Amino acid sequence: MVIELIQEDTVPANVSILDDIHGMVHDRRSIEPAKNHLPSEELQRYTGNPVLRPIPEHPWESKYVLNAGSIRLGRKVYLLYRAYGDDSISRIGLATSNDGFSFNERLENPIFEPVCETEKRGCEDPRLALLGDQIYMTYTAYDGVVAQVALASISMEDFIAYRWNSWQRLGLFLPGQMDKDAVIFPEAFNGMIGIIHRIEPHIWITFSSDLRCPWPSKCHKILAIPSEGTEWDSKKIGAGAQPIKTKYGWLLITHGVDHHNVYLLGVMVLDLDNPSKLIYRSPNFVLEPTTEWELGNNNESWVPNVVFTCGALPTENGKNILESDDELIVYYGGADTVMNIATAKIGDLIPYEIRDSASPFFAAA
Ligand code: BMA
Repeated sequence: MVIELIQEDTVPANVSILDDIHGMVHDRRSIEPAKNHLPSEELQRYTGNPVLRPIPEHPWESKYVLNAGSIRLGRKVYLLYRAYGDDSISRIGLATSNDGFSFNERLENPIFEPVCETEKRGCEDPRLALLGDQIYMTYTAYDGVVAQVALASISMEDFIAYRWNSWQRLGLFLPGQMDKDAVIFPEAFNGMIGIIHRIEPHIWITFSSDLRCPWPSKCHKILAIPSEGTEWDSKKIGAGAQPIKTKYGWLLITHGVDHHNVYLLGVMVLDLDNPSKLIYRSPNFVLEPTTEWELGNNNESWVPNVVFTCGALPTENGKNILESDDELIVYYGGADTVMNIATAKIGDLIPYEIRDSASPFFAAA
């Protein structure tokens, strides 16, 4: 009720009862470290935005293209984007690039589309991880009522050869559970595979010795919960891009939703060896909808006030672990209608004090 009143703007911004509601759900101090006030610097928009638009001549991607997962294989960047067409069903399309910014190849047909009842209204929001020589994709299976996390995989060899019949469906992650925003860590932790997911409104983390579905229903832990009050991330939060390995920890570009349903991007850093440990959460957002294609204030747009990411990649090829001066390209959907790009240096996203405290010298001291 309080949330509804806030949406109608009939309650002053600083409402303490909201904090009480969240307090009843969880004692946040047991979940997260005290919020620090070290801000991240904002992402910089690419001047060539939008980088992908719908193609009216392709019925399956005629209306909106959004929320792409990304992977680099060899010298090529692959964007797997959610496409929404004439029949109002989401499928996954492919665009490729040599530099990560200009996408000069786009396939005529989708590379992954609904085949069963649980995903009959769409396969949405793909996110990718390479484990060994196998590419794993999490996506949202939507049947028109329930949105669930599903997994699929394909070998790198079949992927590069565009053998889309080789996709294997692993099934639903937690069958029957409303769940979204799942990302897989690209390496195991003492033999355990890690997945971050979002059962509303929190971000959860879980580990299992096998990457299979259904995933065990035990051993799930809340990693982060929405902020208190009326902040940019106080309605719900979720993982965005796949975890990026940096010298300072696993970098997550997340999304936060406020009580006006504005979607913004933020930053979290998780401990490298024990990613259940949140070591940084940006108090601020690093990207908010401000441009025409994010505010969605034209006739072609779908959902207003949205920036939403499912993928990010280092600009430079071939580095296993990123450092302060390395640049990250963040691929994000604008107003659920087009694909955009923004960039930042790792050192701009992770404040100096956090980087410093993660350094081996500091740890030894
Ligand atoms: C989320 C997902 C995303 C979408 C976002 C904003 O729940 O459905 O695909 O971009 O909402 O509408």
